[in-house]
Amino acid sequence: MTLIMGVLNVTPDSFSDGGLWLEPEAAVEHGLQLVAEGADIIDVGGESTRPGALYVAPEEERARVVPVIAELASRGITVSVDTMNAATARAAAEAGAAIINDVSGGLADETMPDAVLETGLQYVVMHWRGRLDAADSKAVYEHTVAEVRRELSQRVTRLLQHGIDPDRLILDPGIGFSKNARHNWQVLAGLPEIERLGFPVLIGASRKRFLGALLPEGAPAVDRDAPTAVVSALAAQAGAWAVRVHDVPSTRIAIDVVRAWQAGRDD
Ligand code: PMM
Repeated sequence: MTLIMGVLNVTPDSFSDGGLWLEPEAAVEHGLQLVAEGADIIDVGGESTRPGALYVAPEEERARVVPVIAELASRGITVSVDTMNAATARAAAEAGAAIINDVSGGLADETMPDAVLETGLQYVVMHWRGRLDAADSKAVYEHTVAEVRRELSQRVTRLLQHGIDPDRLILDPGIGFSKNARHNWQVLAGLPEIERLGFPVLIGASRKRFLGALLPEGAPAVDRDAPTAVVSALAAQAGAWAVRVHDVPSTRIAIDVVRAWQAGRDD
């Protein structure tokens, strides 16, 4: 059944929970809470990817994430590191991370494929068209799902040519990254087409703006947890490998409902 990746942003500026977990002790505690709530993987990030977010020096990023990863991994928790930076990925691997979650799909740091190869970790390849700008000028598609699929496939080809084991790869269509609300829904509805590339697929829709658009104007970010949980259920139904979410309990119950529903069908 679909795994739950709980978001642990160790940053002062992430759009929905920024600044809450900047101290390592508080971050570790929050990570443990996410696990207690039913997360299977904890995704630790030290640099926000939202449009207009402040640039974080790689040294600062490492200083934020490494102690948190080390502590969670030492407790037997599966940890992923949300980074575009190969040096951070290597440091995270040494600290015990199991997965490198790179929203740039290897495009931001050309040495990332070497880090993936040498660490032997699993690697999340997300669909990305460059750093987000406010205008999101790269959110232009003629056939959204086909283009996302083709660009992901190109990244995969490059990684395989580099010698990376295909069993290490996980794909992510990059909800909200160079995609407007319509594109996001097209990608979600087209999930089976992305899955047809033959790799596990991760979906990160949690609290994103296109979900807020379904709510009354001015609704706070936490109100996006209900629509996020519905997306988690539908993604699970469509065979997603994992969903990356901020609020674990609501997605836990959503996925448990899908599991029970499917068990009813197989009875
Ligand atoms: N989204 C964000 C950050 N990291 N990683 C993956 N694999 N997929 C995503 O969709 C994704 C990600 C941005 O959200 P945040 O600022 O709430 O972490």
